[in-house]
Amino acid sequence: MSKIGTVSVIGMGYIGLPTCAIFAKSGLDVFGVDVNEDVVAKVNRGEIHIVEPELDGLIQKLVETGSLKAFTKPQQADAHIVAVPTPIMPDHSPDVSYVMAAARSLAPVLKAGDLVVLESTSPVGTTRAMSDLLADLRPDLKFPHIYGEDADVLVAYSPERVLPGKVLTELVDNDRSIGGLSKRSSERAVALYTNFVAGDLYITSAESAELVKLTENAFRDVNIGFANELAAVCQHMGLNVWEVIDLANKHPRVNILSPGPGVGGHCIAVDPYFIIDAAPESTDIMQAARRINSDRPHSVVRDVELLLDPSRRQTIACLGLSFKPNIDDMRESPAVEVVRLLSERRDIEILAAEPHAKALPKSLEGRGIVFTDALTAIDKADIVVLLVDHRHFNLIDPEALKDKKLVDTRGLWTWRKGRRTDARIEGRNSMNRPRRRSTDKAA
Ligand code: SAJ
Repeated sequence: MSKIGTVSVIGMGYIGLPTCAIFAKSGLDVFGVDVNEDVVAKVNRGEIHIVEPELDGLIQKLVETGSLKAFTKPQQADAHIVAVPTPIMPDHSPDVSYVMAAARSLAPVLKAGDLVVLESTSPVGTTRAMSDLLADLRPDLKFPHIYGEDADVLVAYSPERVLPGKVLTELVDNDRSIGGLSKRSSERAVALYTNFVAGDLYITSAESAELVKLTENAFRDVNIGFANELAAVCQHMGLNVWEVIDLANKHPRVNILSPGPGVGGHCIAVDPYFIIDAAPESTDIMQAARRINSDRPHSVVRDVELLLDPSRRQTIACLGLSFKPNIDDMRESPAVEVVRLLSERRDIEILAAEPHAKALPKSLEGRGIVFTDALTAIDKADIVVLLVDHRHFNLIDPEALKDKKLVDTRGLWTWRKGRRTDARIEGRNSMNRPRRRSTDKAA
């Protein structure tokens, strides 16, 4: 088979744009495609529209050298990657319309020998459905879900599994699963990703690869749901959940994640629904985890209410609005939801601080919430609610919190800061035992 020299990436978002960059860096000619004209114009100027460490400098260099060009319509290429959003509908069913729209726009430029890879997180069966749509639109070409090894267009599924904030390194280092609709499709996709992936590439079916991606995020959601359930148990028993988890994690085969104000972002809080929607009768644990994690903002509000003094109007400082630490992304953030729920009360003043943002997100505007810096908020507050464990908040002098009532949803001040259970009594063989990592918490 001929060498893959040109790649087109449809969708230049949080995954598509870094993927363009990494392919171009590995020596291929890359065409980035997006329906958003502003995004295309920006990329062609060497600028970026997302926040991701080191990506801006890289894009600028690649555009200057001509190895990356952006377009509003798919271009002819040896390989086409579809990396568009797959959101959920209000009833929690998956919306694959962007994948199908991408396939429709791609169909006219496809030619025999091309490879099409779906990367978007997708419900099981989407790759096959996409191939089916392409076959309808291009009856002159043979597709692998019908013609198997005799197909002349190759189709595969290969999900990304990178962590926002570490995308450029994780794209290269992480292992990948590759699910071709035929053996040749998988082999061609392996040839494509070998251009930059240093991790291992594992071949499986398209459907298994689709479920693997969903399983990874559903597993994390269930683990966090377990931690949040434990938090409720410990509160009921008057115990410290952080200490209980910290000590349980000293067991060599236990690794419980951290409780918090809920699960945010566009992956972990969404992907389990793709499995639940397909198998509602067989997903009790996943459904329970979703319920527990979605209810967390309400339990944080209940914790705040327990500290309120009904005799006077009080000021609440809410620290952190992003969906996880050390980033600016506030989309689907449980911290934003906590502040929104609190702002429904008329008897309190709310000060919100987010060191990575310049203003409140739109959803919190017009609700009487004052946006300020963390120290000012703490100074004026009766109750301080820590919602995100930003490094920034770890540097706050404990003196500033001395007379404040605290709701520390991340255990940053009340546990992690110097109160870990490291008062070990060395066992006889402890010198020989490898020290295991007890925490693999929010990155
Ligand atoms: N969270 C907790 N407790 C924890 C860990 C996380 O409450 O112990 C919360 C975070 O605060 C955040 C949410 O969960 O609100 C999700 O954050 P995350 O860091 O766990 O994950 P994401 O959404 O940034 O990225 C995930 C990753 N998936 C897994 O770790 C299995 C990433 O590798 C995927 O590529 C990404 O989803 C994706 O695109 O699917």
